Amino acid sequence: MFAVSGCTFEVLGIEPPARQPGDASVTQDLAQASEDLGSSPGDMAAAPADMVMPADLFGCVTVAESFASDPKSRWSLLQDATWSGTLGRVRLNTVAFTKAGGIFLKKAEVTAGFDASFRYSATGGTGADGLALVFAEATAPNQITVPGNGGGGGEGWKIGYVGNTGFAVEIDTYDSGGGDPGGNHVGFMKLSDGSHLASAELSASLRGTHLVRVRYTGSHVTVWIDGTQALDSALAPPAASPTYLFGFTAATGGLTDNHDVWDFSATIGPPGCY
Ligand SMILES: [Ca+2]
Repeated sequence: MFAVSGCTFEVLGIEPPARQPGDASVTQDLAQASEDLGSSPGDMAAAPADMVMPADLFGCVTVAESFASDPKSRWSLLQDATWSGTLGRVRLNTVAFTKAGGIFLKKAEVTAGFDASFRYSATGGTGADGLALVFAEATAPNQITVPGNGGGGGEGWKIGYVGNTGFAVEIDTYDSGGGDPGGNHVGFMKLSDGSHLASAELSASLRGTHLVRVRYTGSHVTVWIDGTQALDSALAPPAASPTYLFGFTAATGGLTDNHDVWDFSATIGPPGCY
């Protein structure tokens, strides 16, 4: 409903009425969303055609960032990450051994779930380790650790997020062993130890340039790569709706790639928001 690019904007939410997990309306929303991800919930679809439904009806927050303009007033760049005005992208790490970088929004959001999209590229090197959309339990970027930058090797598998608290959707381009299902997979990850809560090894290469969409409800995650569903899995929901910082991380090890992100947008809130 907004056409703003090159900057971050937010629609601050009107506090929604308290709804409990067992509330029938919540159950109905979830059921409809899982059956038809492409359409709005029934109560929104039933609105008169000339009525604009505010995005904040359910306490929703919308964030959009193209990275065409300098993002540093809105995002913190950590470790090896740089912004390129020429590229209109954030380069999370340079194409060199044992690099890691991250970029995080400076403002945290209470997050029951979200629907987010972004573009990325993993190019120019020999193919490792990957990048991730991260939502970390933190209230400021200086609470986030990005491991593996210049660490002398052995930490590329962490993709710049392991050791924090929260979750990530990773684009993993190298089989590091451990829990990796292969060297070309999408995973829903636990930040603290880098374990895969869900994953899918794909046949089409995740290197190159791709469009990613992630829909996370707290109890379910679906990931699309270039419009094709790549991962769809139920999850154990977190105990509460924590306050998360959104961002991206990436890393290299003994193999490399430039890892770039741009065209990020997200609607954050309960499933009625998206
Ligand atoms: Ca890996």
